[in-house]
Amino acid sequence: MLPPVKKDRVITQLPQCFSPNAALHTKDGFHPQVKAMCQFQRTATVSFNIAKVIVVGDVAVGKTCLISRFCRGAFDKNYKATIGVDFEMEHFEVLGVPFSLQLWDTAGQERFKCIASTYYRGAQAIIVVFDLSSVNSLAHARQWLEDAMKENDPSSVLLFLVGTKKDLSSPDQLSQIEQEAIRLSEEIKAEYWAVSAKSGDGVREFFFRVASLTFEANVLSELERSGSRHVGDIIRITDNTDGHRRRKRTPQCC
Ligand SMILES: Nc1nc2c(ncn2[C@@H]2O[C@H](COP(=O)(O)OP(=O)(O)OP(=O)(O)O)[C@@H](O)[C@H]2O)c(=O)[nH]1
Ligand SMILES: [Mg+2]
Repeated sequence: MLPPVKKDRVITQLPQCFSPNAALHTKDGFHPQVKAMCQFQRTATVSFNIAKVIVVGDVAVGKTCLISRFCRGAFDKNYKATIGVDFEMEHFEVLGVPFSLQLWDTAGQERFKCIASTYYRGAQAIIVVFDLSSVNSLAHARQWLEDAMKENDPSSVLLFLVGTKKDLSSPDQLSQIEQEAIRLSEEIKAEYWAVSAKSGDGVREFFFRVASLTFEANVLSELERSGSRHVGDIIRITDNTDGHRRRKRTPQCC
């Protein structure tokens, strides 16, 4: 039996993106076909009720703190390196349907990279984390993405580029690094977010967006797999008309 969903994990509307210049899509609501499917309650028993999410990035950029802030509402100012990989499960209800995110928190330390990379396979979303106060960590984001993408199908993975430790930067510093981050997000077709695990700023909104977009993508690909020609048409139309950022088979970075 599925665990009960906490009241504050119920999603009834598509949460907004952080920046329209670097969003996976900028529509106001869930895809009409997804809403219709959920209304008919045909979703409860099929495979899209869970999504694997891997979190990668340089050592000490704040991956573990980001996850802990969301899952436990806690922040630890002392650094404890992740050894290999950690795992958290978060349960949501999206449009009345139970949905879970499996969050794989990987180690940034070089010596654990080999172990951590064995968990990359089969991700529906990849979160590449960098530290907003470290230009180097942003420069390394592309390499993290390339490594994670080797184990996944680029056409079916949603990408998020997340700058952490927002609390440490002045507005000027922030806007400088954000320009770079938004440029990179556009290039790699990722959605950009800036957050602080210390203050909690943006963390809940970010994970709600991840849950909503992975849910939407899972439902659409399930519909496509199950042979709904109508949905296939809608997906192709939205590709061209409403700003959906669907990834091509060969991403520019990999
Ligand atoms: N000021 C501030 N410090 C943060 C924030 N997030 C993380 N930190 C600090 O940054 C350090 C590293 O955080 P972690 O979350 O352990 O980093 P990590 O990316 O998981 O590191 P690895 O597991 O080694 O890859 C810790 O001392 C945290 O307290 C934040 O939003 N603001
Ligand atoms: Mg960690």
